[in-house]
Amino acid sequence: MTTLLFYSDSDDIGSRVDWWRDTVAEHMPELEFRAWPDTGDLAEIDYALVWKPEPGLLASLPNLKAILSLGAGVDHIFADPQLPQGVPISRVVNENMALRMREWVLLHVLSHHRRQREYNQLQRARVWRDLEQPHAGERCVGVMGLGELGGDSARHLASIGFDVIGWSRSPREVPGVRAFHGRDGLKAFLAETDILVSVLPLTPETTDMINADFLSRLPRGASFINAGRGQQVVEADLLAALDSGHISEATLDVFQTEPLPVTDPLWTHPRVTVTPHIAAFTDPRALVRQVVEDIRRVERGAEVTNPVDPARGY
Ligand code: NDP
Ligand code: OXD
Repeated sequence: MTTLLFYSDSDDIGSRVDWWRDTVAEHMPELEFRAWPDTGDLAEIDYALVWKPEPGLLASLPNLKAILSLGAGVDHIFADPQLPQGVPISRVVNENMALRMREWVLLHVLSHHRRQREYNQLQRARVWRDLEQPHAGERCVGVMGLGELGGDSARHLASIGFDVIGWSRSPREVPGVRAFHGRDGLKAFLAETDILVSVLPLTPETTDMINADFLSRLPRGASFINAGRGQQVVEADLLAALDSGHISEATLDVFQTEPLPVTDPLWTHPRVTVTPHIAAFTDPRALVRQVVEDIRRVERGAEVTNPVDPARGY
């Protein structure tokens, strides 16, 4: 009997545990699905499908063959100081996730580009006024992270006419996108960017990266959209840049602390849009095939579908 342990600290995912159980059972009826905390004998667990596993949980599974992330990001797994070494980790990669991220990115880039927040304010004041409006080709959108999600969003932004540039760790080619990479390429990338979109993974290199110095390298009046991770942003520096007018507007899906505390000034800042970490949700119908494929692969001695490199951290 092959056994999968399901663990999620997110109410959204956790409250749908029966949905996950049923969806997995449809595709792999022979798999025993155990939802934490009803783990049974920990030595019987072969696979762990997890979101923000409690520190030490994975280390307590002596026969674990692979860790399957419930998200595209894996920072929630690497945050565990007792993470067992040498156990393969697979993360979510699928068209459904890329599509959801693309929808969210395009929605907010277009909203910044077409000045929708200002039109909402004018409507509230019953003011009929048009605002200066460049066309998409006159607006440079800079996408940080050109992987599965950022690369897809960048390509689609280019397809609707934006001048799109991208930034990654190593050289990348994305159709319609002028690409920069590495620390050496960052200054030039930021200097050209009017609307900055981050879809970066959280790693030691990207933690607190978006700070006062970083923001000051953007042209005055640039705006910021973050779907990567909140811990990449020094939020006090972002608020200062918004207050000084250097950054005109920000749309944030991820935060240093989630859920965003009710007293946090980002909730009420007039030029900040908050969404509750929903840019791209993991749909079990899309993920389940990957989970089944990963288990089948490991059982026959092959590598998981989307292996994470612990040295890179993503
Ligand atoms: P990928 O691993 O496919 O892509 C990551 C990209 O970031 C790559 O282009 C990589 O460069 C680049 N990158 C990593 N580190 C650096 C660095 N130090 N400097 C410059 N570029 C860097 O990841 P995905 O696209 O699948 O996912 C990205 C992130 O999106 C996730 O880790 C997660 O944090 C976030 N996410 C957020 C969601 C939400 O709902 N808000 C939903 C899903 C994901 P290179 O190409 O050289 O490897
Ligand atoms: C993810 C996320 O990493 O939802 O998949 O943030």
